[in-house]
Amino acid sequence: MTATKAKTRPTLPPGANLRADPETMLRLFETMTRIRRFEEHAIDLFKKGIIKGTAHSYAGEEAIAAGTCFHLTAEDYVGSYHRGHGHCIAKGADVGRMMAELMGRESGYCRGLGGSMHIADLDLNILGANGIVGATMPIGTGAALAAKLRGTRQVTIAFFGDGAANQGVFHEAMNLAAVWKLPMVFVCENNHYALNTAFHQTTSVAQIAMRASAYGVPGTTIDGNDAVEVMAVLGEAVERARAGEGPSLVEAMTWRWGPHSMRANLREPRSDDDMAWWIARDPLVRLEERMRGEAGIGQERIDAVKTAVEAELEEAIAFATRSPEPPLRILDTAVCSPHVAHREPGSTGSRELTFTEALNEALRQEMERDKDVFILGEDIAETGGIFQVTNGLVEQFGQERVRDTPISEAAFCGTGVGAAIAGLRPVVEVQIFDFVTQMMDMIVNQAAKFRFMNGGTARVPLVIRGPQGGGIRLAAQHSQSLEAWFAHIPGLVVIAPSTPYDAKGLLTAAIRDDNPVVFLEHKMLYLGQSGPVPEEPYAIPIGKAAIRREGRDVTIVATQAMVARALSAAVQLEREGISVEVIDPRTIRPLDEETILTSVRKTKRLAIVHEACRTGGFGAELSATVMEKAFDWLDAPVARVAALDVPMPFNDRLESAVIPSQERIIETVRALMEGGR
Ligand SMILES: Cc1ncc(C[n+]2csc(CCOP(=O)(O)OP(=O)(O)O)c2C)c(N)n1
Ligand SMILES: [Mg+2]
Repeated sequence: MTATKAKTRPTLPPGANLRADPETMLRLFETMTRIRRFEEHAIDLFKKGIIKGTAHSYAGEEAIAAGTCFHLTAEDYVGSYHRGHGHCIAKGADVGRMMAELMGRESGYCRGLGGSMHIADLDLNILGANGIVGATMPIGTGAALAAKLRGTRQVTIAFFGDGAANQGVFHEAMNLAAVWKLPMVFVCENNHYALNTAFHQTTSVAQIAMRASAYGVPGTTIDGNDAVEVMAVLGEAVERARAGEGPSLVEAMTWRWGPHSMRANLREPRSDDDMAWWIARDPLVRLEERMRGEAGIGQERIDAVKTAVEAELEEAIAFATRSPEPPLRILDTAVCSPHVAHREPGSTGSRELTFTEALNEALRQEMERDKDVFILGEDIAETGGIFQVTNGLVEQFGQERVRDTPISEAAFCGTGVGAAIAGLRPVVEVQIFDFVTQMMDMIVNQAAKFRFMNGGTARVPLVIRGPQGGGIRLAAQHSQSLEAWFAHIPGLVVIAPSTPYDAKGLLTAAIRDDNPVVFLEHKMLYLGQSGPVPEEPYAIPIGKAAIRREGRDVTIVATQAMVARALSAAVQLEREGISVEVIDPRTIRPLDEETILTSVRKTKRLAIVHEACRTGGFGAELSATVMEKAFDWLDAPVARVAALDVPMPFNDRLESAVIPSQERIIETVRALMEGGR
């Protein structure tokens, strides 16, 4: 069967016949020529095997980036996506460093760690191209919120494709930007295809701009191949954003000239007729004709632009070609920003707080100390969060810094990521940690990798905190312990405190840290006993375990609510003549391996106790580490005491049977003493 190629109805609006002065046209033309020639050279270098991996050519769509970025200052933010070269060039990025990045060289924008899909010039407030379709939108809302909170006049542009307009984050980010009146413009580059699937097959409306009315923002569809029209319409949208009147959606109709990506090598779904129709509407040719015609610009000036751009690109390629490859040691420092070396207070004092009060005090004191700290989440302001961790903060700091969000986890977490990249220190509350599934892209693909993808110098000072764990009969979707998911991801810090003292000191450290931190609070600890907490602000070093009880015969490593249970078990075992050392790692990643290994080398036996399910849990990782590094010292196999491998049941007897009990811990330790199991 021979495949017939899809006929795509050309959708270009009639054209507004707008005018621009000759100098403006020349500026637009220069930018567009730079983009076009950059892409043509890139394809050539790809074919020669000098550029590897993949890249997505922007050829054909140049007018949109040029006309939009025409209005931006270096301080304004631009969020981009996989087809991002044009956005970077139009924002003013250096084509030599861009080319070097495409070649994977050390002098590239991402020092060879990112490649085409992650190019960004952070000094120009380019928030990065992005390999995840749609992600630019919530990250953009974050940068826009940062500008609003700081009271600057910076505007954020989020560029995205027609395919991305069907992502949930498009809708969430549009709504969030509209309710918060963020200084932003959503620019949809509708090239009629998402990879190889036609726009009309996937999109419920005739034009994406129609969706703007659902969010109460202005939306308009324009001829994206007319640089002057793009420039004029975006001028109004950018002005509106700058004036504090909120976001707009502009849909620019266009066409990419090449296949989806340089390496794709897939069937071409677009017909030759359509291709010819669009190529006849080449944005560069159209602008050049107008420059010569209505603007009366002489051919020699136009040619001079072309010659200068060509020379610039040849120099860029030469620069990139002679740049060295990145050294292997770049991998050592690119993943995480260094942690600050904190000193714990000498004494805990005698004042007692609950776990919840301790967290609340950390937030309050950090917000007092640093105006860049703000918190966002569901029902955290007047309500104080469903577990009251943010109680009273809105009264002191106001609704700007204690922000109730829509139920849009991806968007408000992404807002946190964008605001952190823009230099603030957001604390995102996850109402119940199971809802983190809705945030996973923002945490795992964006926050965790941003520094690395951008060459290992960027900072993402973000805390994502909230309650996890069972014990209060909230059943399968409100009771999980998910630390292993995050501990698996390079670039994330994972903290899990077990006492009020640690809760305050570690949350303070998390807020002051320059990395994204997943901060896990066990629900049973909110309801647990008070403990001594110093009144002054203090931070506990990240990656330092606490020895909760010293012992000789067996080491128990326990986390969160299991620490108290392990300590009670240790008291009972002591009566039987078994001396147990209990270690609380406090930070799951980075893990204080040394403290644990030192203990195991002393006791020669290890039991790991956590509430998360056994299979693939943190205990498996720790067990493997101990086998690798202390095998010769072990007198028995490492034992794990974990939740049964079932979802959390509702019935309380069943729930108790799933979560490790004191009895199970005791039995495991006894078995270890008898020679292991
Ligand atoms: C979340 C996600 N899903 C799928 C992909 C694979 N993918 C990359 S680009 C693309 C098409 C995107 O289409 P569109 O948003 O219209 O942008 P265009 O490529 O047309 O410029 C797809 C499916 C991805 N990178 N991310
Ligand atoms: Mg598309």
